[in-house]
Amino acid sequence: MKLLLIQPRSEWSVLGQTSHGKAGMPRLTLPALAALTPPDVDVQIVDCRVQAIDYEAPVDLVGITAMTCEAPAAYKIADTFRAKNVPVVMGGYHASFMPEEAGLHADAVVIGEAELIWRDVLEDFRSGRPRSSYVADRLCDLNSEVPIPRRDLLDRTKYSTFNTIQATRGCSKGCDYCSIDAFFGPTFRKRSPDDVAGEIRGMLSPQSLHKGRIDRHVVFIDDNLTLDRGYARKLFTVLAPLGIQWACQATTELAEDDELLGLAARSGCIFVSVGFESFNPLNVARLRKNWAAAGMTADQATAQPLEAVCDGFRRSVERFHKQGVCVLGNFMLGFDDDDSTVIAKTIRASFQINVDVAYYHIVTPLPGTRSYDGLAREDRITTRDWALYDSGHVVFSPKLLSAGDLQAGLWQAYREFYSISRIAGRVFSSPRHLLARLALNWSTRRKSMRMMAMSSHPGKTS
Ligand code: B12
Ligand code: SF4
Repeated sequence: MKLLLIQPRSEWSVLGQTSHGKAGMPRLTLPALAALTPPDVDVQIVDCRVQAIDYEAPVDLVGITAMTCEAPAAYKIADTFRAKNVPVVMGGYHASFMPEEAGLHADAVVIGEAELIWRDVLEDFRSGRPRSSYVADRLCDLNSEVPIPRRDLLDRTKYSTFNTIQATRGCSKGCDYCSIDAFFGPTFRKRSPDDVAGEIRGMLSPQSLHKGRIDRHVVFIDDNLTLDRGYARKLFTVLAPLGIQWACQATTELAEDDELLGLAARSGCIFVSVGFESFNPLNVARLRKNWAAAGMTADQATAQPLEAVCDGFRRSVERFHKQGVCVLGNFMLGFDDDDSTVIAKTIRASFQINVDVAYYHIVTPLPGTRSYDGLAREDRITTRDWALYDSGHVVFSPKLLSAGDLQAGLWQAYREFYSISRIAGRVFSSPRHLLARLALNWSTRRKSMRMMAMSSHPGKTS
């Protein structure tokens, strides 16, 4: 049996590519599926960001993953294969939340994690009796049911950062707009730290030599790596001897714990992507995270001025910097309590807290989330063109400002944060991982300029 696993590309996913056409980093989705596939199946992976699909090659089954913004591209691919009588199975976040819609383009839809059902799916297709849907009835055990992803099926030369790894799944913070909460519920599963270290050792083995050297940069794709501090402590302890440099996503809580942050830094942490999300005290109160960083309790949050939140976040960033860790700040624009003044203040505040890199996101009601359900109930969702659900487009009616002003706010934020003078001032203000900071600032400037150009000339893709 010949199986083709495909990750489509969304409209903007290629805009961040380097001049050599490399994508940023690989998702582990398809390498994970390939690892679950029995050895007698001939499996190939196509990441459409960096490879083209050969529709003429003989294939018995196609498996497609898609996050929401990739769904329209995924459906086109699926329709093309099915027109050639090649069966298609779809899974991942979008198909799991919109199984009926995905079912219009696929012979079978997998809802939830693949680990417990993928082998049955393949067996059913092999025997010519597939079901139209498969539902994972429980979450898998990360320590006994998840094999090491088949990274060997990806072309490492096509990515700027190849070594991605997952130590945990889920996050129990319960943010309204987050697909992780919607997909996994308030759960947090952890792999044995020794197994994680073992997998990293394998990634750094002589077989992984690239251009004569071993790439020692590792990115944890976990949604909130330090949610369980005791676990994080054990993990960082076993990472320390590996001599890697690593990055992860975490909340401001990591900055509140000096000992843990120090351990992270000593084990090679150089970049943390932090969801500050908003400086608006009303949002901080609602989001159920970042209170401590903002120097308040949930109850006090609403009574604080935006400037107090800004001061709290600045102190958080200072703590990261003191330990030599760079901060990639994430900021969301367009919550229901954000009016034009708040957006302007938020943009200014994001400059003032001294993050090394900033990503701005328009609040996006992804299907499956409470945020989607709420806005749908209020009839405020203005488009269901999923390609626009990439956090760069306004897809709903904001409450206190116009959609145009919100979109303009996003572009203003990127233009100002990534002006040449601001990049120079920021990057050269400290020798801390200077080259990495320069590269990330430059690539994000380039990507955001391309996004702006494309959004003013829709349809003018790469
Ligand atoms: C790495 C990553 C990226 C990378 C790479 C993106 C790329 N294009 O490849 C970067 C940083 C660039 C990125 C960007 C974005 N991302 Co992203 N990303 C991830 C992340 C952190 C890890 C993905 C991964 O490898 N997971 C590990 C694998 C093993 O898990 P999995 O994908 O869930 O797959 C399992 C199941 O879902 C299922 N399954 C999945 N597919 C299939 C297919 C079949 C056939 C079957 C049977 C089963 C199956 O089985 C798998 C094994 O259990 C996820 C969060 C997460 N935890 O998954 C977010 C995530 C996928 N991203 C998300 C989003 C929203 C984005 C952005 C739109 C906005 C943003 N926040 O930056 C952009 C869009 C980029 C673009 N235009 O392509 C959302 C998607 C939600 C949704 N409903 O669509 C997620 C879930 C994060 C979140 N907190 O909500 N992302
Ligand atoms: S803290 Fe991050 S990963 Fe956790 S629920 Fe909130 S947005 Fe999702």
